[in-house]
Amino acid sequence: MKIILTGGAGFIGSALARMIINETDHDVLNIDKLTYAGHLESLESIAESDRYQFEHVDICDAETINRIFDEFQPGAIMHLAAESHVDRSIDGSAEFIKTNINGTHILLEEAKKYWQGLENEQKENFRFLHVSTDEVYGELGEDGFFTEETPYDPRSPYSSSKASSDHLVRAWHHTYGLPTMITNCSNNYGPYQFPEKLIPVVLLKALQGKDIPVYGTGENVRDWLFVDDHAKALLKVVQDGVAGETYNIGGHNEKQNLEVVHTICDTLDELVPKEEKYRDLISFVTDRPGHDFRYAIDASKIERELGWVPDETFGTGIKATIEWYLQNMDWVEAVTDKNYNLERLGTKK
Ligand code: NAD
Ligand code: TDX
Repeated sequence: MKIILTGGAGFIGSALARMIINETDHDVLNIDKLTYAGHLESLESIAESDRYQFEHVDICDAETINRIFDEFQPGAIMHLAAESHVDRSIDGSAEFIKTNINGTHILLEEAKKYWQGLENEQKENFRFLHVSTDEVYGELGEDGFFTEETPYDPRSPYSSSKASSDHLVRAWHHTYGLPTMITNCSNNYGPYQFPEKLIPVVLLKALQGKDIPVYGTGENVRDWLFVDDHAKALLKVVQDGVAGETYNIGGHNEKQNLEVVHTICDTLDELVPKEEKYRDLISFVTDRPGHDFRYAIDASKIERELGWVPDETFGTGIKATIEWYLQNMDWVEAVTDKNYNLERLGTKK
């Protein structure tokens, strides 16, 4: 298959690009604007493959997207490009609206024009996979899980922009017949995650001997999914998923934030021991505005219909992640250089 991948220089997109090149026969054309979160350093291991191409493009640039569809003639598009950080969406929502909503709209329009020109099997088999988040469903209390039928109730600028894009994707299927699919997944973690999200922030602050910021009481719950498990699920969906369907993807790894922070601190005590315990650096800070309490995914549909289950437990995945960061501090320095110094985000009114 020939696949257009958007956002392939980001955290999940680069894991997916590496997996497509290393573990399948598909060709991939990566479209990425290279924002603060997109880095070609994450793709060095596949950059020379003759099945991999890169175009430095903003998904809001309709003319260039049109040219790329015409020239590359894809069998599928996997759309991951987005502004992805909740805290940044609190400080400023404009880029979220532009990329997540307008950008998705432009991709849908250009994909529709291209798809309408296809014939027979090519037309029938074409897929537009939109990668979205469980945050569109809102928050859960102590019990329950998000299913594909859970009503939308997004509560942050980020999640409402993703919910808007999901609605557009469904509308293009319903109205024009474009063979779209949506996946909604829980919190990813693993190698190459930009150090603004909880796990790399905690790890790097701890290694620097600085305060580890835990928002509120640290009791909020997230359902952690190892990034390569997510990439495998996305490949299953693009290859075997049914047009018009939604698939929830989750790792069955619900943890309170404080538990995650403790695990990182205790692993560092083993791997990089210091006189003081890393847990002593934990600092409870003002809560995130509108902080969703709990997310948890019911992933039984994708297991039942496509045979996907995650390989990693949180225990194995977090150890591999911490070891990767310890061995790849040059990557951390390259992607954060003049870009971000781990300051607190998401508090601007
Ligand atoms: P990321 O922030 O690491 O990467 C986003 C990528 O998109 C970057 O390479 C960036 O340069 C690119 N990009 C941003 N704006 C663009 C534009 N206008 N045109 C072209 N490229 C642009 O994000 P991620 O964590 O890899 O997330 C990927 C997707 O998965 C997003 O759609 C996100 O909403 C979704 N998602 C992420 C998680 C998670 O835990 N990280 C969970 C659920 C869903
Ligand atoms: O320094 C921190 N301290 C802290 O306590 C940071 C960065 C976060 N937190 C808390 C807030 C959340 O409860 O940790 C939890 C996880 O926070 P993030 O890593 O920012 O992720 P979250 O807001 O849950 O959103 C993530 O999962 C869903 C991704 O960023 C989204 O792109 C995805 O859609």
